[in-house]
Amino acid sequence: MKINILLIVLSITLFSCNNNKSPQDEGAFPFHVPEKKPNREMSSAMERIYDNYASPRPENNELFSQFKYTKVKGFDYNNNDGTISRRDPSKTIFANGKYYMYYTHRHTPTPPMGAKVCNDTIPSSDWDLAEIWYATSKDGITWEEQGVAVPRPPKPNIGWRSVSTPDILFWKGKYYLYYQGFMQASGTRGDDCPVTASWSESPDGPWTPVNKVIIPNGNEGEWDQYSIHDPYPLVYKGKIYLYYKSDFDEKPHKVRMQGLATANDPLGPFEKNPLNPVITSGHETSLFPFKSGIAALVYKDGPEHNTIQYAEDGINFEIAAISELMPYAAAPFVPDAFVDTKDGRGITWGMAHFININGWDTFHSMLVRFDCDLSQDINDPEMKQHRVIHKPDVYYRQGLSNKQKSRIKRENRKLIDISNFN
Ligand code: AAL
Repeated sequence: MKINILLIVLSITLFSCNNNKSPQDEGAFPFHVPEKKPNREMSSAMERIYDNYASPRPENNELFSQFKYTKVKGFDYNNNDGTISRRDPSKTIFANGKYYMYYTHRHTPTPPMGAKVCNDTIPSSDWDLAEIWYATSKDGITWEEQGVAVPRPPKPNIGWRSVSTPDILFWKGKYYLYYQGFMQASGTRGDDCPVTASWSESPDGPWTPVNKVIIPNGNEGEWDQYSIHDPYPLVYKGKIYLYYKSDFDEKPHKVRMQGLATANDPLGPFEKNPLNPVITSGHETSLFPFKSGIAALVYKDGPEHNTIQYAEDGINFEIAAISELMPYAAAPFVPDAFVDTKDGRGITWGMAHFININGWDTFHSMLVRFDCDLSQDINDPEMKQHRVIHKPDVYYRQGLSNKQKSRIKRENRKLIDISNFN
């Protein structure tokens, strides 16, 4: 008994001595980076790489990846004259032995001309006067365009001006397309629209529009009062988790954040999460089940752009990795998007878009394939390289504006004048 008491006292003493060690006593951080968080006092940056990320080394972080791009075949763009645009693809699904993808398709006599000039045939924006088309593929690279899935309905039905930015859900044997339903030309007040839907027994249609608002705009003064964009459904915790984006605040620039609405039925009622917005950055919504939570690709806008984020509960997202050259309007192939998985396997590829291919006066967008390793089932070291090597001309294209050059010239002149004066 006495021995046990003595041993306990001794180990407490040793522990407390060890604990009282100052950083200097502990010696320098070791040469080989411990994979597990070491028991030593560390700076906040060192604490962070152990507390916030799956590994202190990006190559060992399953939610870090580079992104590689492949030109896809099968789509004509009228010599890039701006009259045909394809953009904002849906998640890719696999059915009937092939891949399916749905997207915004615009084919107008002119490129977009702005809200002041637009009319019934001249589009205001790249996604104005659009329809939802679809294409199929055996390899995700060569696509066969199948034509229209959801046309613009006649006035005054929801989406009569334009239907765009679709995403797809498979639920209890039926397919649902959610999409933005414009009732005015985009840009009239803003990019204002609600989300509506169509459903089908087959991924090839025919699609039946529900002709009602599925995700309504928020009330006046609320963050999502004007726009419900980029509907993105997943099946999670036995419900439909539909993520979406809204543009708000608007001055001096729009703020774009992501919200979440959940429902037990694909046609609602959807309940917006009281913690909305749930992601503070990004643009189009791009998410996938990962392990027991939900991961998100967050790019383009906001203080946390160029990150891959993760929410254990699908609601409270944390930064899981930082990346670059991320796909815009990323719509991954998510094999377990609709199976209410408890162990999301992750993603390895999907579709995205490039916008404004060759200038504002012929504005149009193009679909592209991206590949990555955000999967528990592959290990592709090339996707885990820390940096993307850009050629100098990529930097030179990101050049100074004339306004910036004048400011620099003025500052330089000021310095010269001061030095001449002294
Ligand atoms: C896209 C999406 C929505 C917007 C517009 C078309 O990137 O965010 O669909 O309305 O831009």
